[in-house]
Amino acid sequence: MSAKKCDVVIVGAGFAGMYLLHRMRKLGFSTRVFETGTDVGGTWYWNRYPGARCDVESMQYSYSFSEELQQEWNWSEVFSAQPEILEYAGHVADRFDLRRDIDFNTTVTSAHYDEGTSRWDVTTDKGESLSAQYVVMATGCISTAQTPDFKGLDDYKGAVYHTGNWPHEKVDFTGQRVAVIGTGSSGIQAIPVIAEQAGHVTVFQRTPNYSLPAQNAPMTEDYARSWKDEYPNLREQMRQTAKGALGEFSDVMGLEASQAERATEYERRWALGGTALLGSFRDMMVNRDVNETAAEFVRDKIRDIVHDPKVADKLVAKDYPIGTKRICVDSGYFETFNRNNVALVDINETPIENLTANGLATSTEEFEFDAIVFATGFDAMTGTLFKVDIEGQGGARLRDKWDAGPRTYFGLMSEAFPNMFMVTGPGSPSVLTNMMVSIEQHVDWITDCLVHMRDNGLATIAPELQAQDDWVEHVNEVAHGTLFPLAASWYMGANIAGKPRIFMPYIGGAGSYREICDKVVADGYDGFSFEPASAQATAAE
Ligand code: N01
Repeated sequence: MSAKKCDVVIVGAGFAGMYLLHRMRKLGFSTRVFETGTDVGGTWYWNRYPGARCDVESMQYSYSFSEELQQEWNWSEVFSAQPEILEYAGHVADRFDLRRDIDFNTTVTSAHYDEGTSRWDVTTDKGESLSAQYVVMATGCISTAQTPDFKGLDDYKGAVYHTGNWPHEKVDFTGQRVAVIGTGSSGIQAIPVIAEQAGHVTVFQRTPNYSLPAQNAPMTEDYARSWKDEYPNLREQMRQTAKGALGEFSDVMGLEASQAERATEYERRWALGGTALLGSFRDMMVNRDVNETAAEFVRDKIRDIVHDPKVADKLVAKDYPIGTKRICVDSGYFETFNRNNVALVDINETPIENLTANGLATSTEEFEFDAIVFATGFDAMTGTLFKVDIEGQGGARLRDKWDAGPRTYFGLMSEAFPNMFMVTGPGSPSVLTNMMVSIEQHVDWITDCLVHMRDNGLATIAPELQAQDDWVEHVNEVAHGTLFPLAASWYMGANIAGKPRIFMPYIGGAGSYREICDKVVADGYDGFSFEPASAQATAAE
């Protein structure tokens, strides 16, 4: 029996997959979406840990493709919490009747390119096989949670959680002794909330993080109105910015301001909340001296907030520039260490040696816990793509091709994998921007490309090797002109043992990246090669 056919298979029903489905359907492409989860929402479906919240303002972290949608939806807070964002995803799915084309609870296990038919053979864990002209990996950048391979992991008998794969039923920590391992964005958001409920929380920190207060507030009608009245214009402005978001980004160079001026500016932006502080000076992420002034400001804030100077000193990041590991945004994180039911363990001083039946042991102490929360991050940007057995031309495996780090043309496609697209793949601005803006841009680019191919009788598209090599070189060059590579971050693959250390996202900014992508199209898809449908049909005969 021959496999079922469709035009497009989309892997993932997060914000990227949902918008893709909506557009593909409107353009008349037959489309199937496969999603491991039981509902839409992607990252907001999985990351339902206590305190999970977006650090891009909700008026900006939302779809712009439908004026009706953006007018009708009301956010209750300036920075929305995970349940509300998930509710929004559900609303979008209902409104555009998306679920009928999504197979939930279904994981795509392999995608093999058939050079005879120039189509992809896709299989799922439900045993289904499907032949598709195009495959779009809308699998998210931070979607493969990683639990470190601690010795004795299986010996531990208590409850185990991972922030990136949180249970759907309510978790009650009341009265419990809880360990949280990891102090990235997830840990920093979860710890204050868990500490309010638990009997005692022990935080295991490997690297101290810079974190800025969200200064979150209820949404006011006036503020929402100021966006809704101007949405088309404001969304257009957002698309042109480096971050894909409107905010205060100064053009002043940091050392042109006096010390007093810098202090005033940092104070003002600290009070403004969110990531505003990083926009204080234009050269914040390229000039180490300027960066150090902001880093020291934040260190002083931490020392002011945390009562015990020894604890404060442990919480202060000293070894890398601020912003080079993804900046965290918190609600009461440092204040939490003033509670008498919270303790901090610096595992650089006293490493975790192993888990035990009742807890864990560091080099100096044994701890007992009712629950251990891993807030230990993700195999970012490539981990989820590698979970699918992807084979392109000549049986080339994506995993092998990217052995020394991801190689893409614009983070959209990779040479030897014709007709396979990625949404916000490595080599695109993705995680350095407001994801909604980057997702919409990629979805629009991909769908426009498919229409171009249909209109022109083209069967396949793939990047040329030289064009891809040039792009990869450019991505690296731009990254190495900044301070970012100075930190052992997940942007660099540094959190996963054995992962190549390559700065994966494109740091050139969402606005200029969009211009580059548009120009490539205007220049006849420069750097891509197409095969006409007729040539492909002849080859298959
Ligand atoms: O993961 P992380 P995350 N032993 O990788 C530690 C987005 N996000 O889930 O720094 C001990 O940042 C690790 O230590 P170190 C956002 O883009 C956004 O928190 O590697 N510790 C680190 O402290 C974010 O950046 C939002 O030394 C170990 C922590 O675990 C991304 O998701 C909210 C360890 C992992 O931090 C990931 O954030 C949440 C080990 N073996 C997430 N391995 C918002 O929008 C790792 N660690 C606000």
